[in-house]
Amino acid sequence: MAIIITVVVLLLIVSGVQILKIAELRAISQGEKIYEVSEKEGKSQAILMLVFLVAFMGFFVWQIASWGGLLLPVSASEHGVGLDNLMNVTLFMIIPVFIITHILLFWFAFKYAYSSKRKAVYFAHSNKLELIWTVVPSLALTVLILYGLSNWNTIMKPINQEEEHVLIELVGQQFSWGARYAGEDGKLGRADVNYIEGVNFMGVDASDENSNDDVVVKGEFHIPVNVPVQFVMRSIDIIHSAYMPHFRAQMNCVPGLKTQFNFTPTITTKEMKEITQNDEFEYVLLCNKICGAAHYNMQMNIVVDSKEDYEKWLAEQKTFAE
Ligand SMILES: [Cu+2]
Repeated sequence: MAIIITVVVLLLIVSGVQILKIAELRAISQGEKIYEVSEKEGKSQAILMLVFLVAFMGFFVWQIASWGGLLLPVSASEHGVGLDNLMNVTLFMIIPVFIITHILLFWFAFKYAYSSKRKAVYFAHSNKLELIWTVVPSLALTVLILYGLSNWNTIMKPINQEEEHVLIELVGQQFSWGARYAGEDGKLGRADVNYIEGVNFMGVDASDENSNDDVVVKGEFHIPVNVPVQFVMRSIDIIHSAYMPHFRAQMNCVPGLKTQFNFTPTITTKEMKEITQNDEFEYVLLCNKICGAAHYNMQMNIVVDSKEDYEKWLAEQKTFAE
């Protein structure tokens, strides 16, 4: 059936081309100038260019108006503020360029539509123009790249291990997340896929004494506000990506490899509910690597607590040994 349909479509295309060819030959034999654009045709095309410009710009404004409200709320992490500024500066630079170049593009197409009274100027080269449109974008890009690099260095700066911080391991698997706290010793016990069995879905090695006080949780994990959190990421099957949009954080989780990311949360869940005026607001950890049929639902809630509430919550959790 597929072969028959393909052949029929091909034959239709071939006969269409042949019919067009015959129509052309007929017009030429009757003395029509089919390859010449008349002044009237040029004018109507030029007006269509203007209509398109207005519709295109209208669509651009409409998109911002109707979907702008879906943007993420204010950054809930320290480094995220810098990242948002970088985004805003980039948009501030490129949106005016986008608008101006498109207005010029379509306006010129309209203004200089074909006219038999006008002849095009032959203009081959100008060093001055070449210089301007090479140097100006280069400078703009240099500013953006240097600004981006300085942000990158702030974001990727390792945590000072002497300072107070929380160490959490995130483990992705089709299609859920698990989180493991280092516990009082501040050390994550060894883990390996070979130890995965029953409730030990993260494959924690029970023979490593660092594992005993580790706390493993599913469904939801808590972090304290204003304390740096060091994440170590793993995957036990295929590549996932730990994405925490409200904290402007993302890192791939790769099987057989440990990756890391750290950030300092600055707004508690309770405060964010007030900021967004949404009682149902929850921070989430999502998977941002299409990893299979239920990828869309691979998520875990994150609760940012005051330090006291966080410590209370952690004390209520069972350790790995328990
Ligand atoms: Cu995934």
